[in-house]
Amino acid sequence: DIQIKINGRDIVAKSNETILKAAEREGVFIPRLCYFEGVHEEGNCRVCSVKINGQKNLKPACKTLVAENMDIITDDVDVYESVSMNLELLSHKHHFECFNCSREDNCEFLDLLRTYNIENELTHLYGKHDAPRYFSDSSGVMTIDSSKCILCGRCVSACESFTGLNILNYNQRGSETYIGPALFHNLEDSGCIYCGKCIQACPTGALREKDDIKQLELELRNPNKTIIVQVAPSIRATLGEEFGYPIGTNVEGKMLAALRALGVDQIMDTNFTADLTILEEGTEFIERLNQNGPFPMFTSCSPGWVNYLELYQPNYIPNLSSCKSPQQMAGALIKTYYADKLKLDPKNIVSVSIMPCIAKKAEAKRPDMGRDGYQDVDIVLTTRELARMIKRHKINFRELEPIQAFGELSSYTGAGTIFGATGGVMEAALRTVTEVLEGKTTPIEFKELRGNADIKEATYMILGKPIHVAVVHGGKAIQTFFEEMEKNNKKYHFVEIMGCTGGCINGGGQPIVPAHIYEKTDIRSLRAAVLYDIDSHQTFRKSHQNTFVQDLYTQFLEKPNSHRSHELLHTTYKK
Ligand code: HC1
Ligand code: SF4
Repeated sequence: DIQIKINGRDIVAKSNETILKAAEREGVFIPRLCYFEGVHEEGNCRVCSVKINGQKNLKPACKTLVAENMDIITDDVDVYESVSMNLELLSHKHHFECFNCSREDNCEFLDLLRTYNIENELTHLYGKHDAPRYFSDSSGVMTIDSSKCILCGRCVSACESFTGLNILNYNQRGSETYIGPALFHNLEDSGCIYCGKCIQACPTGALREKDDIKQLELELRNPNKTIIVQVAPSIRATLGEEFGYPIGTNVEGKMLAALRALGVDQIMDTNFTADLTILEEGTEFIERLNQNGPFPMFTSCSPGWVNYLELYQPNYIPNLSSCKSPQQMAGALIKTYYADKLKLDPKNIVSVSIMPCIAKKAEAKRPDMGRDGYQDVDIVLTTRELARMIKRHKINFRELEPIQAFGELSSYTGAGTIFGATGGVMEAALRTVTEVLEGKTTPIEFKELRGNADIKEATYMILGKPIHVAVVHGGKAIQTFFEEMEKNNKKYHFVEIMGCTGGCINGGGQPIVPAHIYEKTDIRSLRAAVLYDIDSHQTFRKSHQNTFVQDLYTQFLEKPNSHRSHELLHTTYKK
């Protein structure tokens, strides 16, 4: 430990830490923009400049280590003017369209411009901007808009550190520099898996989901259309953050009330088809056990992971479960079984999903995800888009009276809920598979599979035989997993893989947590705890106990992996 002074206050600091770290621990505000601990620590924006008494130039707090008796000033006229100037220079590069920006409420850049009272002719001129502009939304998933980019580099580093894929880079040079897919590719040809980690790292709206709100607004006004919405397991655990609730608040009832207030006709729960997925996928696994493979069988519900496999591990395509994701199973049921029940032509149903994930937008567009010329899911909105829509409709979310789910496709067990957290799909599958195979009541909880370790492994005895399973999440860990599996010739029977670290609760479409909070908060655990808490309070916690799923088999699907199930609920993959 060493002694330093910050703004005249004596502070004990650690000898190898930065000024920023010491200051933030002590609650001293230092503005910061390009810094993202553990992800991007280059110190290129100079917004965190501080004065060190006795030294000539201001220093970036994020890169300068403390030293014994260092006397630091974080806020005097010199520092204030310097930070203001740096922000003003950055503002010259930025196209201010705050009125329709996805980050209108939580732009880290705008927040600083306000804090420092930055004013110049550019911040006044909406829509007028002649800086070089790279704009692409051709992927249909993600928008890259260089006119809002301040070249902080956080996205480039996030892609590198979370996925190991290095999709984004600085293109061109000098004043022409822009960030986009490396080597000037389009995103859809770049090897991007659409995990959205880069969006979550962006402090502005330069990287954002492709916004599909308008499409839904138009459909809501079409008298010939029935709007049926499904909500993914993890949305109820995160949506509240957009309305000021602490991270880790369950807002299921208000979420349903908000959807109703938006005017949708029917709401179903993706948790229901998560339960259905377990019956289909569990049965597929049991068939593979009987036929001796191919092993390992991989889960197929995370489209970021499916993209990864198709692009980077295509030899393992036969190992992937043939089950569609719960999103797509729900879409298929809505447009067939449910359309019949409601006596509706599927062409007049708009099937909407609320997902924590941008890759779901691409999944819904895959060619075999529909029939007779229509798609099973027509519009995918991220958690963030739903929140924006609620705000733009002036719905007072906090005052909403919570409502219960309604409709037969909305009942779920605890197993369907925990799909949204890493390890949840495997745990849900084992709850059913062990019980079906053993023919007696088996344990509910498989706690070894929970938590944030990148790769979790466990062996369970089923009918006297060891079953080896693993749970992997995040692009970087997926790469390590394959390397180690092949190098050590490891044998697994069943592996859950998710494209995002933490699983869907930390998906690329979830509310964005500013870097300075993200670094200091275990958001993955707080959000996952909501799902495990719901699970622990359910009467039924195993998917096969879902009576509505049982009815669906009796009335419509016949049995898991039946001919009709295969037609509607299973898919193939492309090399
Ligand atoms: Fe997920 Fe899934 S859990 S993929 O993580 O299997 O996106 O939440 O909806 O489809 O059910 C996401 C979440 C989600 C699917 C389910
Ligand atoms: Fe990289 Fe994921 Fe962003 Fe694609 S979506 S550029 S893989 S971080």
